[in-house]
Amino acid sequence: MKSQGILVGKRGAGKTLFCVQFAKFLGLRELEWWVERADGTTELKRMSLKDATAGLSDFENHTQHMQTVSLELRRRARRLQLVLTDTAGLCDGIPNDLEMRYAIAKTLNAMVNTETLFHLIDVQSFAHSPSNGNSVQSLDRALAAFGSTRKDYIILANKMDLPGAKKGYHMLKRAFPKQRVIPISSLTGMGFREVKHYVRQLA
Ligand SMILES: Nc1nc2c(ncn2[C@@H]2O[C@H](COP(=O)(O)OP(=O)(O)OP(=O)(O)O)[C@@H](O)[C@H]2O)c(=O)[nH]1
Ligand SMILES: [Mg+2]
Repeated sequence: MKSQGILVGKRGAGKTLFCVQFAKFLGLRELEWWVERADGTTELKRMSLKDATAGLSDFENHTQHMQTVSLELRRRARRLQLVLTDTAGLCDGIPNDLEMRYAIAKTLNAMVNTETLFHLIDVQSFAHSPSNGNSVQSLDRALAAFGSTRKDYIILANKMDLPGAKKGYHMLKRAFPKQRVIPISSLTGMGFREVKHYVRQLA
């Protein structure tokens, strides 16, 4: 059985690292990214998980193109496939950079056409944002409102390994009381079991 999901969230929330580490957690040794170029062509990029993670230590390494990886899970004797798309991070307003604008448009289009939405939020920066009506949280609020129109929607509260994360997590739970939230760390793999459990019941 196959299900399709898309990872969305603000820039730097940890979407790409989550993809790579979750693939590793599921037993993959190599990543095959299907990368969608701006000209509409698709390129297959193969890389070791080590190489895939290496570029991410630089905070400025933003994802510019949608990239999709196919993951395999098992539920009893059955094989489940999750086709997971990592997207360019969203930001408030319209960026000046044309490529980023295009990437964001692609992300929004993919959101409309995908039934399962994984919404990553960096809990540490959530903890530091003012509580009401501010631009940072309003983007996450808009995503959550859109998410509730999807068949499956989940918030992954990321970066739980960082100082102040617990506070951010509790603020986030209060901000989105109706949504299911799984606390995770894409760096340490915390919470991945629960994510796997969630993915298993999608198909
Ligand atoms: N400590 C910690 N750092 C993390 C975690 N997840 C991601 N990071 C770091 O946060 C930075 C951004 O991670 P990315 O995975 O590139 O974030 P992204 O959401 O893909 O960013 P864009 O592609 O710009 O939208 C990198 O330096 C990661 O190593 C986490 O759970 N804990
Ligand atoms: Mg990225």
